[in-house]
Amino acid sequence: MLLKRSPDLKYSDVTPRQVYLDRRKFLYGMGLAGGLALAGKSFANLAFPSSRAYASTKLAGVVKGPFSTDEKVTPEDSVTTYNNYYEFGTEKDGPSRNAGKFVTSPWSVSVEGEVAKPRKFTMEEILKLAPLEERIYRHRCVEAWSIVVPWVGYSFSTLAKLVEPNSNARYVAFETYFDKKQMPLWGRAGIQLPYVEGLRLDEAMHPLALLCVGMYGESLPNQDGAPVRMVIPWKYGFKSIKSLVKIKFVKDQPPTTWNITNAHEYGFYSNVNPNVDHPRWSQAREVRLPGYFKNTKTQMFNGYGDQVASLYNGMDLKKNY
Ligand SMILES: Nc1nc2c(c(=O)[nH]1)N[C@H]1C(S)=C(S)[C@@H](COP(=O)(O)O)O[C@H]1N2
Ligand SMILES: [Mo]
Repeated sequence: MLLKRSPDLKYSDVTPRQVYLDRRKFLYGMGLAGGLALAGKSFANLAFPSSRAYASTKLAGVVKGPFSTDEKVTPEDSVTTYNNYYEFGTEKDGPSRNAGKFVTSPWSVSVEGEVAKPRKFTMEEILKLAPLEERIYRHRCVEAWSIVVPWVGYSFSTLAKLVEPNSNARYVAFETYFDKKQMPLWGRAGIQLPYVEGLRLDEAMHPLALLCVGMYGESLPNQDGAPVRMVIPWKYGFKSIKSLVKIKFVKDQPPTTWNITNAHEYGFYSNVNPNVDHPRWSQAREVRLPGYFKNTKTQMFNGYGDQVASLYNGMDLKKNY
Protein backbone atom coordinates (compact mmCIF):
# COMPACT_ATOMS: atom_id res chain seq x y z
CA MET A 1 0.00 0.00 0.00
CA LEU A 2 1.16 3.48 -0.62
CA LEU A 3 0.57 6.56 1.43
CA LYS A 4 0.72 9.86 -0.35
CA ARG A 5 2.38 11.65 2.50
CA SER A 6 5.20 9.16 3.02
CA PRO A 7 8.14 10.56 1.08
CA ASP A 8 9.76 7.14 0.90
CA LEU A 9 6.72 5.51 -0.55
CA LYS A 10 6.13 7.48 -3.72
CA TYR A 11 5.36 4.92 -6.40
CA SER A 12 8.22 6.05 -8.58
CA ASP A 13 10.56 5.52 -5.67
CA VAL A 14 9.53 2.02 -4.75
CA THR A 15 12.56 -0.17 -5.18
CA PRO A 16 11.86 -3.17 -7.37
CA ARG A 17 11.80 -6.06 -4.95
CA GLN A 18 14.67 -8.02 -6.47
CA VAL A 19 16.98 -5.01 -6.50
CA TYR A 20 16.11 -4.48 -2.88
CA LEU A 21 16.68 -8.11 -1.95
CA ASP A 22 19.98 -8.25 -3.78
CA ARG A 23 21.12 -5.16 -1.94
CA ARG A 24 20.16 -6.69 1.37
CA LYS A 25 21.97 -9.88 0.50
CA PHE A 26 25.06 -7.87 -0.41
CA LEU A 27 24.97 -5.81 2.78
CA TYR A 28 24.51 -8.86 4.97
CA GLY A 29 27.38 -10.52 3.19
CA MET A 30 29.63 -7.53 3.80
CA GLY A 31 28.70 -7.32 7.46
CA LEU A 32 29.21 -10.96 8.15
CA ALA A 33 32.33 -11.30 6.06
CA GLY A 34 33.85 -8.37 7.91
CA GLY A 35 32.89 -9.53 11.37
CA LEU A 36 33.36 -13.26 11.29
CA ALA A 37 35.99 -15.75 10.40
CA LEU A 38 34.53 -17.61 7.50
CA ALA A 39 35.75 -20.88 9.04
CA GLY A 40 34.86 -23.30 6.33
CA LYS A 41 31.40 -21.96 5.69
CA SER A 42 30.70 -20.81 2.21
CA PHE A 43 29.96 -17.18 1.60
CA ALA A 44 26.60 -18.17 0.21
CA ASN A 45 25.58 -19.73 3.50
CA LEU A 46 26.44 -16.65 5.45
CA ALA A 47 25.34 -14.12 2.92
CA PHE A 48 21.68 -14.08 3.80
CA PRO A 49 19.94 -14.76 7.06
CA SER A 50 17.88 -17.90 6.92
CA SER A 51 14.30 -17.36 5.93
CA ARG A 52 13.70 -19.56 8.97
CA ALA A 53 14.86 -16.89 11.41
CA TYR A 54 11.25 -16.77 12.59
CA ALA A 55 9.55 -19.48 14.60
CA SER A 56 7.40 -21.60 12.38
CA THR A 57 6.34 -25.17 12.72
CA LYS A 58 5.72 -27.74 10.08
CA LEU A 59 2.02 -28.31 9.53
CA ALA A 60 0.99 -31.96 9.58
CA GLY A 61 -1.47 -33.60 7.25
CA VAL A 62 -1.56 -30.92 4.57
CA VAL A 63 -3.38 -32.18 1.47
CA LYS A 64 -3.31 -30.72 -2.02
CA GLY A 65 -6.17 -28.26 -2.33
CA PRO A 66 -8.16 -27.10 -5.32
CA PHE A 67 -7.61 -23.96 -7.44
CA SER A 68 -3.79 -24.08 -7.48
CA THR A 69 -1.94 -22.37 -10.28
CA ASP A 70 0.92 -24.29 -11.87
CA GLU A 71 2.94 -21.10 -12.25
CA LYS A 72 6.35 -20.99 -10.64
CA VAL A 73 6.21 -20.52 -6.88
CA THR A 74 8.02 -17.41 -5.59
CA PRO A 75 11.12 -18.16 -3.49
CA GLU A 76 10.20 -18.16 0.16
CA ASP A 77 12.78 -15.59 1.23
CA SER A 78 11.29 -13.07 -1.19
CA VAL A 79 7.87 -13.57 0.33
CA THR A 80 9.01 -13.38 3.96
CA THR A 81 11.37 -10.39 3.83
CA TYR A 82 9.37 -7.94 1.75
CA ASN A 83 6.01 -7.42 3.36
CA ASN A 84 3.21 -5.01 3.92
CA TYR A 85 2.20 -5.15 7.56
CA TYR A 86 2.03 -1.53 8.63
CA GLU A 87 1.58 -2.32 12.31
CA PHE A 88 5.23 -3.43 12.21
CA GLY A 89 6.59 -0.63 10.05
CA THR A 90 5.96 0.82 6.63
CA GLU A 91 9.33 -0.18 5.16
CA LYS A 92 9.20 -3.39 3.17
CA ASP A 93 11.69 -5.07 5.52
CA GLY A 94 10.01 -3.63 8.63
CA PRO A 95 7.68 -6.55 9.34
CA SER A 96 10.41 -9.19 8.99
CA ARG A 97 12.71 -7.17 11.28
CA ASN A 98 10.13 -5.98 13.82
CA ALA A 99 7.52 -8.72 14.15
CA GLY A 100 9.83 -11.48 15.39
CA LYS A 101 8.71 -11.20 19.01
CA PHE A 102 5.03 -10.77 18.28
CA VAL A 103 3.23 -13.20 20.60
CA THR A 104 0.69 -15.26 18.67
CA SER A 105 0.00 -17.97 21.21
CA PRO A 106 -2.41 -18.39 22.90
CA TRP A 107 -4.71 -17.01 20.20
CA SER A 108 -8.40 -17.01 19.59
CA VAL A 109 -10.76 -15.54 17.02
CA SER A 110 -14.16 -14.22 18.00
CA VAL A 111 -16.90 -14.87 15.44
CA GLU A 112 -20.03 -12.85 16.13
CA GLY A 113 -22.78 -10.59 14.83
CA GLU A 114 -25.69 -11.78 12.70
CA VAL A 115 -25.22 -15.47 13.40
CA ALA A 116 -27.17 -18.13 15.28
CA LYS A 117 -24.12 -19.52 17.05
CA PRO A 118 -21.55 -16.85 17.94
CA ARG A 119 -18.42 -18.30 19.48
CA LYS A 120 -14.70 -18.01 19.95
CA PHE A 121 -12.40 -20.39 18.16
CA THR A 122 -9.03 -21.11 19.70
CA MET A 123 -6.15 -21.45 17.26
CA GLU A 124 -6.01 -25.14 18.10
CA GLU A 125 -9.66 -25.46 17.08
CA ILE A 126 -9.10 -23.52 13.87
CA LEU A 127 -6.26 -25.86 12.91
CA LYS A 128 -8.57 -28.86 13.29
CA LEU A 129 -11.82 -27.63 11.74
CA ALA A 130 -11.04 -29.11 8.35
CA PRO A 131 -8.19 -30.81 6.51
CA LEU A 132 -5.47 -28.25 5.79
CA GLU A 133 -5.05 -27.70 2.08
CA GLU A 134 -2.12 -26.31 0.16
CA ARG A 135 -3.38 -23.84 -2.42
CA ILE A 136 -0.93 -22.13 -4.72
CA TYR A 137 -2.46 -18.74 -5.45
CA ARG A 138 -1.29 -15.66 -7.30
CA HIS A 139 -1.19 -12.63 -4.97
CA ARG A 140 -1.33 -9.20 -6.61
CA CYS A 141 -0.45 -6.17 -4.53
CA VAL A 142 -2.08 -2.89 -5.52
CA GLU A 143 1.52 -1.57 -5.81
CA ALA A 144 1.85 -3.68 -9.00
CA TRP A 145 4.05 -6.51 -7.80
CA SER A 146 2.87 -10.05 -7.55
CA ILE A 147 3.95 -13.30 -5.99
CA VAL A 148 2.88 -16.95 -6.22
CA VAL A 149 2.49 -18.48 -2.78
CA PRO A 150 1.68 -22.00 -1.55
CA TRP A 151 -0.72 -20.97 1.21
CA VAL A 152 -2.12 -23.49 3.70
CA GLY A 153 -5.66 -23.34 5.01
CA TYR A 154 -9.24 -24.05 3.95
CA SER A 155 -12.19 -22.12 2.62
CA PHE A 156 -13.45 -19.42 4.97
CA SER A 157 -16.96 -20.77 4.36
CA THR A 158 -16.06 -23.87 6.40
CA LEU A 159 -15.75 -21.77 9.54
CA ALA A 160 -18.62 -19.44 8.62
CA LYS A 161 -21.12 -22.27 8.25
CA LEU A 162 -20.42 -23.44 11.81
CA VAL A 163 -21.73 -20.17 13.28
CA GLU A 164 -24.81 -20.16 11.01
CA PRO A 165 -25.11 -16.64 9.59
CA ASN A 166 -28.73 -15.45 9.68
CA SER A 167 -30.69 -13.66 6.95
CA ASN A 168 -29.53 -10.22 8.15
CA ALA A 169 -25.91 -11.10 7.40
CA ARG A 170 -24.97 -9.38 4.15
CA TYR A 171 -21.33 -8.53 4.79
CA VAL A 172 -18.43 -9.84 6.86
CA ALA A 173 -16.19 -7.47 8.82
CA PHE A 174 -12.68 -8.60 9.75
CA GLU A 175 -10.33 -7.12 12.34
CA THR A 176 -6.60 -7.54 13.02
CA TYR A 177 -5.16 -7.83 16.51
CA PHE A 178 -3.89 -4.50 17.81
CA ASP A 179 -1.55 -3.91 20.74
CA LYS A 180 0.47 -0.71 21.02
CA LYS A 181 3.01 -2.43 23.25
CA GLN A 182 3.73 -5.19 20.77
CA MET A 183 3.41 -2.86 17.80
CA PRO A 184 5.45 0.17 18.93
CA LEU A 185 5.57 1.57 15.41
CA TRP A 186 1.78 1.78 15.31
CA GLY A 187 1.84 5.58 15.51
CA ARG A 188 3.88 5.83 12.34
CA ALA A 189 1.67 3.50 10.31
CA GLY A 190 -0.32 6.42 8.92
CA ILE A 191 -3.48 4.34 8.99
CA GLN A 192 -6.19 4.00 11.59
CA LEU A 193 -5.70 0.87 13.68
CA PRO A 194 -6.84 -1.81 14.30
CA TYR A 195 -6.67 -2.74 10.64
CA VAL A 196 -10.15 -3.62 9.41
CA GLU A 197 -11.39 -5.18 6.20
CA GLY A 198 -14.65 -6.41 4.78
CA LEU A 199 -16.26 -8.56 2.13
CA ARG A 200 -19.77 -9.00 0.85
CA LEU A 201 -21.18 -12.25 2.26
CA ASP A 202 -21.19 -14.01 -1.12
CA GLU A 203 -17.55 -13.02 -1.68
CA ALA A 204 -16.56 -14.32 1.75
CA MET A 205 -18.43 -17.58 1.17
CA HIS A 206 -16.80 -18.16 -2.23
CA PRO A 207 -14.66 -21.31 -2.02
CA LEU A 208 -11.58 -19.42 -3.23
CA ALA A 209 -11.66 -17.16 -0.14
CA LEU A 210 -9.09 -18.80 2.10
CA LEU A 211 -8.79 -18.82 5.86
CA CYS A 212 -5.03 -19.17 5.92
CA VAL A 213 -2.87 -20.65 8.67
CA GLY A 214 0.37 -21.32 6.87
CA MET A 215 2.62 -21.05 3.86
CA TYR A 216 5.34 -23.24 2.32
CA GLY A 217 4.12 -26.17 4.45
CA GLU A 218 4.64 -24.39 7.75
CA SER A 219 2.73 -22.10 10.09
CA LEU A 220 2.62 -18.44 9.04
CA PRO A 221 5.63 -16.30 9.92
CA ASN A 222 4.60 -13.27 11.97
CA GLN A 223 5.35 -10.88 9.13
CA ASP A 224 2.91 -12.74 6.89
CA GLY A 225 0.03 -12.53 9.36
CA ALA A 226 0.48 -15.23 12.00
CA PRO A 227 -1.30 -17.15 13.22
CA VAL A 228 -4.36 -16.82 10.95
CA ARG A 229 -5.26 -14.47 8.10
CA MET A 230 -7.48 -14.17 5.07
CA VAL A 231 -6.28 -14.62 1.48
CA ILE A 232 -8.59 -13.31 -1.24
CA PRO A 233 -6.72 -14.09 -4.46
CA TRP A 234 -8.87 -12.13 -6.92
CA LYS A 235 -8.56 -8.88 -4.97
CA TYR A 236 -5.65 -6.53 -4.33
CA GLY A 237 -3.45 -7.70 -1.48
CA PHE A 238 -4.68 -5.24 1.11
CA LYS A 239 -8.01 -7.11 1.28
CA SER A 240 -6.08 -10.12 2.65
CA ILE A 241 -6.13 -9.04 6.28
CA LYS A 242 -3.54 -10.47 8.67
CA SER A 243 -3.52 -11.76 12.27
CA LEU A 244 -7.28 -12.02 12.62
CA VAL A 245 -8.95 -11.68 16.02
CA LYS A 246 -12.50 -10.75 15.10
CA ILE A 247 -14.94 -11.76 12.40
CA LYS A 248 -18.35 -10.12 12.49
CA PHE A 249 -21.32 -10.85 10.23
CA VAL A 250 -23.15 -7.57 9.66
CA LYS A 251 -26.06 -5.97 7.79
CA ASP A 252 -24.26 -2.98 6.30
CA GLN A 253 -21.06 -2.58 4.32
CA PRO A 254 -18.32 -2.29 6.93
CA PRO A 255 -15.54 0.33 6.92
CA THR A 256 -12.18 -0.81 5.52
CA THR A 257 -8.76 0.55 6.46
CA TRP A 258 -7.50 1.71 3.08
CA ASN A 259 -10.86 3.12 2.10
CA ILE A 260 -10.87 5.15 5.34
CA THR A 261 -7.32 6.29 4.59
CA ASN A 262 -7.94 7.33 0.99
CA ALA A 263 -11.37 6.58 -0.45
CA HIS A 264 -10.43 8.15 -3.78
CA GLU A 265 -7.71 5.56 -4.33
CA TYR A 266 -8.99 2.47 -2.52
CA GLY A 267 -12.54 1.23 -2.84
CA PHE A 268 -14.45 -1.43 -0.96
CA TYR A 269 -14.30 -4.03 -3.72
CA SER A 270 -10.70 -3.68 -4.86
CA ASN A 271 -10.92 -6.49 -7.38
CA VAL A 272 -7.76 -6.82 -9.43
CA ASN A 273 -8.61 -5.02 -12.66
CA PRO A 274 -6.06 -4.16 -15.36
CA ASN A 275 -8.62 -1.85 -17.02
CA VAL A 276 -9.06 0.46 -14.06
CA ASP A 277 -5.88 2.33 -13.23
CA HIS A 278 -4.98 3.49 -9.77
CA PRO A 279 -5.19 7.31 -9.81
CA ARG A 280 -1.36 7.44 -9.59
CA TRP A 281 -0.30 4.50 -11.78
CA SER A 282 -1.38 1.92 -14.31
CA GLN A 283 -2.62 -1.46 -13.17
CA ALA A 284 -2.19 -3.10 -16.58
CA ARG A 285 1.10 -4.84 -15.77
CA GLU A 286 2.93 -6.16 -12.79
CA VAL A 287 6.38 -7.22 -11.63
CA ARG A 288 6.31 -10.97 -11.03
CA LEU A 289 8.81 -11.53 -8.26
CA PRO A 290 11.60 -12.24 -8.12
CA GLY A 291 12.06 -9.98 -11.09
CA TYR A 292 12.86 -6.45 -12.10
CA PHE A 293 10.39 -5.50 -14.76
CA LYS A 294 6.71 -4.96 -15.11
CA ASN A 295 6.52 -7.46 -17.91
CA THR A 296 3.68 -9.63 -16.66
CA LYS A 297 0.24 -8.67 -17.84
CA THR A 298 -2.22 -8.27 -15.02
CA GLN A 299 -5.30 -10.41 -15.52
CA MET A 300 -8.89 -9.47 -14.76
CA PHE A 301 -9.72 -10.69 -11.25
CA ASN A 302 -6.06 -11.72 -11.07
CA GLY A 303 -6.85 -14.65 -13.36
CA TYR A 304 -9.70 -15.98 -11.24
CA GLY A 305 -12.46 -14.54 -13.45
CA ASP A 306 -13.88 -17.92 -14.44
CA GLN A 307 -14.66 -18.56 -10.79
CA VAL A 308 -15.61 -15.11 -9.48
CA ALA A 309 -16.78 -12.84 -12.32
CA SER A 310 -20.41 -13.85 -11.78
CA LEU A 311 -20.30 -12.33 -8.29
CA TYR A 312 -20.18 -8.93 -10.00
CA ASN A 313 -22.75 -9.39 -12.78
CA GLY A 314 -24.39 -6.10 -13.63
CA MET A 315 -21.98 -4.04 -11.54
CA ASP A 316 -19.97 -1.16 -12.96
CA LEU A 317 -16.46 -2.12 -11.89
CA LYS A 318 -15.13 1.36 -12.66
CA LYS A 319 -17.50 2.81 -10.09
CA ASN A 320 -17.15 -0.11 -7.72
CA TYR A 321 -13.33 -0.11 -7.74
N1 LIG B 1 -3.24 -6.13 9.46
C1 LIG B 1 -2.72 -5.91 8.25
N2 LIG B 1 -3.03 -6.73 7.23
C2 LIG B 1 -2.51 -6.53 5.98
C3 LIG B 1 -1.66 -5.42 5.73
C4 LIG B 1 -1.35 -4.57 6.83
O1 LIG B 1 -0.58 -3.59 6.71
N3 LIG B 1 -1.87 -4.85 8.07
N4 LIG B 1 -1.15 -5.21 4.44
C5 LIG B 1 -1.93 -5.80 3.31
C6 LIG B 1 -1.23 -5.72 2.02
S1 LIG B 1 -1.16 -4.19 1.28
C7 LIG B 1 -0.73 -6.83 1.38
S2 LIG B 1 -0.06 -6.75 -0.20
C8 LIG B 1 -0.71 -8.14 2.08
C9 LIG B 1 0.72 -8.65 2.10
O2 LIG B 1 0.79 -9.96 2.55
P1 LIG B 1 2.24 -10.66 2.64
O3 LIG B 1 3.14 -9.73 3.41
O4 LIG B 1 2.02 -11.96 3.36
O5 LIG B 1 2.73 -10.87 1.24
O6 LIG B 1 -1.18 -8.07 3.41
C10 LIG B 1 -2.32 -7.25 3.61
N5 LIG B 1 -2.82 -7.40 4.97
MO1 LIG C 1 -0.66 -4.65 -1.00
